Amino acid sequence: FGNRGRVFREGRYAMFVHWGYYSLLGNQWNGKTYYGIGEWLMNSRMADLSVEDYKSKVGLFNPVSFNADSLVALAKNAGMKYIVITSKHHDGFAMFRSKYSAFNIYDATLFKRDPMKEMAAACKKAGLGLGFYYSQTQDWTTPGGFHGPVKDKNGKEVTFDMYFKTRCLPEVNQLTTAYGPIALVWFDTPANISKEYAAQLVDLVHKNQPDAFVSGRVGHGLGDYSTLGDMEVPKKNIPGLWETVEVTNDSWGYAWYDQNWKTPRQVLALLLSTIARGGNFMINVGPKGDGTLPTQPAHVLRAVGDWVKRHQKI
Ligand code: FUL
Repeated sequence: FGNRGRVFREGRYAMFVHWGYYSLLGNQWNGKTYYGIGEWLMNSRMADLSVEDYKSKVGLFNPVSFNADSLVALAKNAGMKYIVITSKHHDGFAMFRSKYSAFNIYDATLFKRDPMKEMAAACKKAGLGLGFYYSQTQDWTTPGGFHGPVKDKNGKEVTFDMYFKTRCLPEVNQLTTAYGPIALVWFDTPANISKEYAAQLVDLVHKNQPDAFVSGRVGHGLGDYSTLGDMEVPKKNIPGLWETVEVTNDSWGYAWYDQNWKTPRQVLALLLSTIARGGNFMINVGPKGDGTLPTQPAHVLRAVGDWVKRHQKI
C-alpha cells in the first residue's frame, strides 16, 4: 500500500458524521413527524415531498453554533483517529461551497461558511484524518441523479451521464483538490452505477489524493476496502480490509424524537468485537440543525474514550 490508506489501516476507530439540511428538519415536516432514518425524510413515501417542497425551507438552515474544533476534539477524546462527514448525502444538498450546484450550504443559506473547510482545518490542527462521504449515485434533487428528477427546469430530459459529468465528478474533484489531504472518500449506495463510472471515481480520487482510500460502496469491488451492511457487526472473523458502521441511536441524521442511545458499555462491546475480528469501527453522530451535537452521544463517546485511551498502545 505504501502510504495509501494509512489513516484507515492504522486508525481503526472513527467518527461518522451525518449532517445536512435534513438535520434542521429532524424528521419533521410541517409539524408532522415521519419515523425512519432522518436523512431519508425527503424520500419518505408518507411525506411525499416534491423537489420544490423539499428545497423550500433550506433558507432556514443556519447552523451558527457549528464548531468544527469541538466536534474534532470530541472524536479525539473518544480515542478516534479519523472522521468521515457527509459532504453531500442523497438529498443532493452540498455541505460545502460547491462550484457546481447552488443547492449548497454557502449559496442557499445565510450561513456563508464552508463547514468542510472548517473540518479540514480542525482535523489538521488536531492530527486526525478526514474523509468525505459523497452520495455518487442517488441524488434526489439533481436532474439525472438516481431517484432524482428526470427533466431539468426547461423540461429537457437529463440522463445519469449528464448528472455524473456536470455534478458528481466535478464535485468529487473539488473535494479532493481544495480541502488539503483527505484520508478517504466514502461513496455510498452504488445502486445500478456502471463499472465505468465507478472506475472514473476511483481513479480521480487516487490521482488527486494518492494516499486516500475509496470506500467499497463505490461499487463493482473497486474500492480499497469493504464496508459491511449498515450496523452489521459480524459474528465471525473476516479477512482483508473492512469496516462496520454503527449508530449511537437509531438514525444517522438527526431525528428529534430519537432518544434510543446506546450505553457506553454497548458501544464498547461493538467496537471491541469489530476490532477483534479484524475490522474498523466507525460510529455515527448526527449534529442538529443549529450545528451542535445532542449531549447524550457526546457523553457516551467520551466515556468509551476513557476506556479506549487507557488501553491504547499509542
Ligand atoms: C446508507 C444510506 O442510505 C444511509 O442514509 C446512511 O448514509 C448509511 C450510512 O448508508 O446506505
